[in-house]
Amino acid sequence: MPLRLTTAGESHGPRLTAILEGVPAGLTVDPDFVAAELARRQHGYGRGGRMKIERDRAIFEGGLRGGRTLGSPIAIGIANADFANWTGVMDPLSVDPDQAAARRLTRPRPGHADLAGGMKYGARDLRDVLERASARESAARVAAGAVCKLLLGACGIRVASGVLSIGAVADARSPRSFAALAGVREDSPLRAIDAALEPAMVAAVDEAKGRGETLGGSVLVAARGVPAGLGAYASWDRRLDARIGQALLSVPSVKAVELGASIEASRGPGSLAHDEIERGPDGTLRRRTNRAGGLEAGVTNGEDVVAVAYLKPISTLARGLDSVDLETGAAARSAYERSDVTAVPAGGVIAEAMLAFVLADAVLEVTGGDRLEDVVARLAAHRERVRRYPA
Ligand code: EPS
Repeated sequence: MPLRLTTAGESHGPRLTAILEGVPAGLTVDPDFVAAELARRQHGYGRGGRMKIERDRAIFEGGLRGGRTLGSPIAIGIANADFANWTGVMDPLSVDPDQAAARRLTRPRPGHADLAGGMKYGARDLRDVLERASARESAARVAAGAVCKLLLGACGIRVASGVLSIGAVADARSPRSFAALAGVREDSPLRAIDAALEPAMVAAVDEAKGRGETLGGSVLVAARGVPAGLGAYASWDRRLDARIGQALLSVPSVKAVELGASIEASRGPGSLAHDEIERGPDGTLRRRTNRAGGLEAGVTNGEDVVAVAYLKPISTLARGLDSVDLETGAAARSAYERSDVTAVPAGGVIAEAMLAFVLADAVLEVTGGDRLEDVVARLAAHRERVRRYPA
């Protein structure tokens, strides 16, 4: 698995950092595209005050020269504008004890990492946990994912997403396909696949906000142009379905992932679960349906890769939840400063970044290659072999 991604940084610390290793040399990185991806992650009806403070911008710090990758690790920084308000609390080397005490968090939020993380690291101030567990970290992944998308784009592979549901307002009409994502408007309030549902979704967010509540939902994320034969069936940890599952489950709030129409398939007979094989007009082998979401036994089968990720509601509720104050030991409501009512549209953008990372990794496994031109040429040869199979 040739690509590696590491991120670092706390939500209210000075900056986030992503290091993406394994990208071949010769890829042109368009900073406007990366900026647009970061802006997409910040967008969405129901985001909180933090998104008014930040204007996320990628600062390229390594691995590029003159806008082209060098083959060396790519380092991307994203400054936290809010750090200016938190220097006394979050400076990496010296904090002001009074300011840090004023921002101390001792009432863990059910659903967040607070309590489990405190138990793990022995933190007396749960801020030590929440600062890294915050979904702010996902900005770094979206920046790195944008580079992966550019690599995939050079290979003829596109990744997209859209919102299927917010709370109980669910899209039962739209097909779960890459094609269904063509209608998603990035400037719409919630990036819904079915625009007709947006008013009801917006109303659900308003209603939840009025009650101090939060909302989850689901997103469809898909890729087109993925050749058959990526991934592996031979070893559990190289199976691409498992790697996509892990990547999507790592997106903050995601608690379930479905590949293709597998929940429906699990309830019916085999004859309604699988994608029958036929010859297309050009003689190539193809499928009549795509219930498997483009993946069979951990290997892509040439159909679009299709997944649905389900997000739980954000765990910072204005109304709070029952908790215990770790300082006093007494029952208390969970802490609240500010939060989003929902971040499901952003969840789709982050899911795209993670899917792009896994697919780019899988492409590089098949092609190898230190240079982009080799990757592109070898993938084209791979596609041709697959097209002519079994000849
Ligand atoms: C986020 C930044 C955070 C939250 C949100 C996502 O900023 P702050 O904590 O300063 O309000 O808005 O994080 C969460 C919802 C969470 O539970 O961690 C961001 O940049 O996306």
